[in-house]
Amino acid sequence: MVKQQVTVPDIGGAEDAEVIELLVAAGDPITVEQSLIVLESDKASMDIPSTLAGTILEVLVKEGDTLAEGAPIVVVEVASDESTPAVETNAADPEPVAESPAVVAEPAKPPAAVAPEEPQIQSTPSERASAAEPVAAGGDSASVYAGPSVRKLAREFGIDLGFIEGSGPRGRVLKEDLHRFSAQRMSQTAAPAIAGAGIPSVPEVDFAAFGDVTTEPLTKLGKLIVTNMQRSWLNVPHVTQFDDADITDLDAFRAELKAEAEQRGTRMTPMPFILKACAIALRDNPKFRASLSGDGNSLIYKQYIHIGMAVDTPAGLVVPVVRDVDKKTLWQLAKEIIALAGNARDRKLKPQDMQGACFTVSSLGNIGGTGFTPIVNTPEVGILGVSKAAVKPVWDGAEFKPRKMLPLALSYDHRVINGGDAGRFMSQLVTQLSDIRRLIL
Ligand code: CAO
Repeated sequence: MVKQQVTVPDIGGAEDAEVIELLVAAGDPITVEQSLIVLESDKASMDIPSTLAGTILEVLVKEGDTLAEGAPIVVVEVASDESTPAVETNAADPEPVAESPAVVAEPAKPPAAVAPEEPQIQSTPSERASAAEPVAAGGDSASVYAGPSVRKLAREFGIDLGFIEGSGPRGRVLKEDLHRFSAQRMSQTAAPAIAGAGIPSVPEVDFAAFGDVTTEPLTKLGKLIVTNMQRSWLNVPHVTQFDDADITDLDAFRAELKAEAEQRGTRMTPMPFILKACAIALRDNPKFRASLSGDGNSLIYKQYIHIGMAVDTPAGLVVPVVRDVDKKTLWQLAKEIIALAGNARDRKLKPQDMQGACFTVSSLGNIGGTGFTPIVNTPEVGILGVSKAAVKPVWDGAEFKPRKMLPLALSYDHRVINGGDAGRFMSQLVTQLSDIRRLIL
């Protein structure tokens, strides 16, 4: 009998991905590629597949554990014809049956790490947030239970982790805790300075007083969406402008490509054309691929054209990134869109698949609606919302003609983009999509 471990593969550098679901138990037969656990990092949830076939002898992790690359997940009695060199083992442990899982969570630390004699430990987070000098008043960041990315963010925000009560497993401080703390601090310090600038909290309502209710806890992804949306909405002065692109010719061309698309095993939707048109507009309007520096004193121009694409999944909204859109053909883009959307829906995206975008496209074209105002995915400064195309009567100077019109909505960060910039960007997009010959210029 050969016992081997399956370990966590490269998960894009995430060091505290949480086990949110166990998909196997001791005694289960498994095959190569069968999912063992679901991990959720700050950016994504992903199924971790087995690299071995055989029978599970032991599951080394439990829900709530946090893992990094290389952590053992299960011990497998490998089917004899499967114990080949291709099997992934822990190189440091060739006869590997670990006593305990190499969980990355700092194991024995108490949840709240302020020394017991310090009075702060008795205070609630809101009491701490209202301390007059919260950053200087003596929290103990170093001994707080938090991962490296949270510590980095705390340093960027100038927040002492010692003041924050973590809501994660065993009191771990999560990014959400930092954002909540920061929002509380902002509302409490801003109120006296500018009358009415504090953000009033929404009163809690006892919904059960009006009828039956059910409560469903948010997933980590759901909570992340809450935080990100609120951060964008509160930080970014949004303006949205609208236009329609005449895609009658584009649609006719797509229809001509249908048979070839089938032969190639793909589909040519409007999305590759939209991405391509955005790439050209981003190339020619560099401010749209800029971000404000953290101190607000400079603009950082990205010299690459990576575009995020919002994908609607049962778990929530995720935004995988299509890289180097300007360098890819429409067929390449079509294939990549299908692959990324499929991976998003199957929860197979890695954190790095969702990083590095300079701009985002959110298409509700297949779902419906005549228009919506997308929220900028800050620190990006622009996002294009695409609604459902419809045939409309369009005046050509002599008569009304039936034309297929695609509604576009461009939201932008008005700190960086002014109306003229946005007008030029949108006009270029509309021109490209209305006359697709221009996509090759
Ligand atoms: N108008 C009319 N029809 C459209 C259209 C539009 N704007 N966009 C797509 N369609 C059509 C496609 O052409 C396709 O039909 P055919 O096969 O007959 O050509 C059909 O709708 C299905 O398209 P699709 O949705 O599968 O593919 P896509 O390339 O257009 O979009 C993706 C891919 C991943 C963007 C999309 O599936 C999706 O998830 N959209 C939701 C994004 C979202 O949730 N945004 C909101 C974020 S803010 O909360």
